[in-house]
Amino acid sequence: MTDLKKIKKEAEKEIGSAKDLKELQDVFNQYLGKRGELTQILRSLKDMPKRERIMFGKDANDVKNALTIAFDEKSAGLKAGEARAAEEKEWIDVTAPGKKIAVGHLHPLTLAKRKTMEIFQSMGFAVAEGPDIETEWYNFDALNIPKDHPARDVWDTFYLKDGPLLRTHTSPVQIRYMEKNNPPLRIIAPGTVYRHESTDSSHEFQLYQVEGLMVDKDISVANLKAVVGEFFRRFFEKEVDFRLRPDFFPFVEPGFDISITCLVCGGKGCSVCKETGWLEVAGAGMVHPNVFKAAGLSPEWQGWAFGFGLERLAMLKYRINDIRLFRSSDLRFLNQF
Ligand code: FA5
Repeated sequence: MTDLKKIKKEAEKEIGSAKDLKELQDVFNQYLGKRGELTQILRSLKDMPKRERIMFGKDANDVKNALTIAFDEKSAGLKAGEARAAEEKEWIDVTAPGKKIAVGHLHPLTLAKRKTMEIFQSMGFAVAEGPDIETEWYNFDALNIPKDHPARDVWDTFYLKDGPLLRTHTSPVQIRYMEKNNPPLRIIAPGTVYRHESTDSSHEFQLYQVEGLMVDKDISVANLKAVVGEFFRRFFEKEVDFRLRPDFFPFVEPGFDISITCLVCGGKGCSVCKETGWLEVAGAGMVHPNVFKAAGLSPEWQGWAFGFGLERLAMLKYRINDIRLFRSSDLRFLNQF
């Protein structure tokens, strides 16, 4: 009887102090498991004389029932506590502000290129392409720049081994396109060009150009001015002053350079416009008859062509004061677009 009381007291104490279900299970095993202390006592009942068995058996079973109830209650309490803890751990605050996801965006030159293509396409121009690695024929000869012509020096060229070169402008696409397509035609040809030049705030050795070509029966400089003016209006989303001044390119006659009032300084003069208030953005002119001939067309056709520097346009649109920023990979610059 003393053993029973002792067992009950100790078991109740241990049940009370079990911190989690595992500890409680251990206590259960210690007393009521297969080899538990109380289980052993209950098993020994059968060897007792009948009278004692009846008396002692009742008390032993009472202790067993009391402990079983204490176990169940403690177990229920611990389970509820654990469920509450898990709930608290997994609690989601639906009102908390979300994490900001970094979203990629387009490079300013890509934006400028897409905008340019969109504007010219809406004016009926097709988009043509040509290879970055060109032959001397397409880059020079077919454009009325024969081998020893001094104009070849205007473009410092990267020559590759055994003849080919990195195109110095997008004008070769004029020839390639006219070889395959008969006039009337209108195209633009955006692409990368390469020049063996030292760099400064408005010069790069790798740049984008956008070639334009319009060929028909009765095409004049007035058409060129009208198309270019419309392009500027839509590209810069405002009226901008631009001017055509005589310039020389062997593949056009007459030839011009096209400049815009510097939008970076508002025409006052800055490092981008070299203090002149104007920035040259394109070469242009009426297609030379020799160019038609080289492309296998009759020199009777008329047409104009231009070659824009896309970086220069983007610099004016976004007010960027150094062309070298475009390819600097500087995220502080790029994240502004
Ligand atoms: C040409 O490349 C001629 N092919 C353009 C042309 C096409 C004339 C059709 C007539 C008819 P130019 O070398 O000037 O021309 O370059 C044209 C434009 O490219 C320049 O006005 C300028 O905007 C840009 N550009 C030229 N060189 C650089 C450079 N190093 N860095 C940045 N932009 C440049």
